[in-house]
Amino acid sequence: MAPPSFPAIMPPEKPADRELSAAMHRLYDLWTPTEDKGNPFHTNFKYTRLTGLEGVDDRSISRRDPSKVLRIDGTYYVWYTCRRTKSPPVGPERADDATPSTDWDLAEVWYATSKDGFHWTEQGRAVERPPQGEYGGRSNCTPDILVWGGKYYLYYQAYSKKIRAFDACDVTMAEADSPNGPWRAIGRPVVDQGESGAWDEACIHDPFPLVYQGRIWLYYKGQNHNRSLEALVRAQGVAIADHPAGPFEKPAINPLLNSGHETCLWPYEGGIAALLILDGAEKNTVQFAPDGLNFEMKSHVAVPPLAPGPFVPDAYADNGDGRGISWGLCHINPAAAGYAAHSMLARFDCDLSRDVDRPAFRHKYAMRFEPETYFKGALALPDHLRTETGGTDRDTVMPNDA
Ligand code: AAL
Repeated sequence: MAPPSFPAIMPPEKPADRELSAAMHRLYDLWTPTEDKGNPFHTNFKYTRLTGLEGVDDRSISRRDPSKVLRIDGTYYVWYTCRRTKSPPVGPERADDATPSTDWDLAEVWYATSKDGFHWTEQGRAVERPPQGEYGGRSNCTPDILVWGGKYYLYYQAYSKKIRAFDACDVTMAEADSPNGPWRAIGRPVVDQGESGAWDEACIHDPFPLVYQGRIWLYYKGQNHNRSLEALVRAQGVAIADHPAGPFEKPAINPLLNSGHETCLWPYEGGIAALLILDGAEKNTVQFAPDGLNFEMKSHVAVPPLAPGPFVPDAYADNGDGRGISWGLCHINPAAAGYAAHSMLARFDCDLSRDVDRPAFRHKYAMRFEPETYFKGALALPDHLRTETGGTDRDTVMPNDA
């Protein structure tokens, strides 16, 4: 007699009395039988336009790569890369022809405040960029914030020379007694590039400090000088210190993540969770490491925020009971992505928090887009196929035999 079919009501534990396919093993071993609805690491995202931080269309002003959001005495604070240049970026391959070369070239760390997370007031420059020729004199960008011992510490990428194709830089730090500054730059790297041949030999990007297990854990994106197929394309690691100025030690187990770009992280229960976007085999996933080091995929997500700077109320609490996140700021590239873009800040909302229940963020139909969003990048059809309705994207032409 044929065994009964797999039951409609999912057994809470993996059935041992029947053969399971690889997919059904994964549903129990890797995912959750109640799929996204019952998965605390799954969410959709909704985006809201901010006021007070509008750019201009000539790409001469760019705001991007926001820090974590802090709430201090009822006021929200955010720090970000601000580029204000007469002309738009020309691309790193033309760094010797014109400036700025990239969207974060000739930039400085600025900040803004808000009472509600939607309406912001730009307060201006946080860290004074040093004169050209001095350490960090070319550009300061991609900041993040640490609160430690009652003082404030900004970690950011420092460029002393023109920004070229490898986007090579290290991470430095500035400290202040108040979130409004004045900021005192330390004037040297605090997280150095890796040794020659290492996965992080060229770049220490996207510094993201948390307080965990009594120490400062500064997660970061590393890059190397290779562009060959064998080179590790994307990886993230951590550098750990007992003092904000270092020394920062990189555990031998680095790198910790094999994908992602501008990865944001937050304390979750007794471990650390991460949102991986854009690059690598495990892009567009939320992952969790019970020890802050060994991350496992917990969900796939759609259209995640670029360069997310979440509001993480317990980023520095280190109480072993991380509560998660429900909103933050991110950036959007209105005209294009990559080096020669310009960027604007936006707000994202989600439900990756143990303290809110936002059913709208769990429903699979939450991420629906207007037809024009789908057709914006339409194929460039050959004349004999072109119709009045078809949009055309000159970069993507149908094969002639279409
Ligand atoms: C961002 C970040 C880093 C890179 C550049 C500016 O998305 O990954 O900061 O250097 O792009």
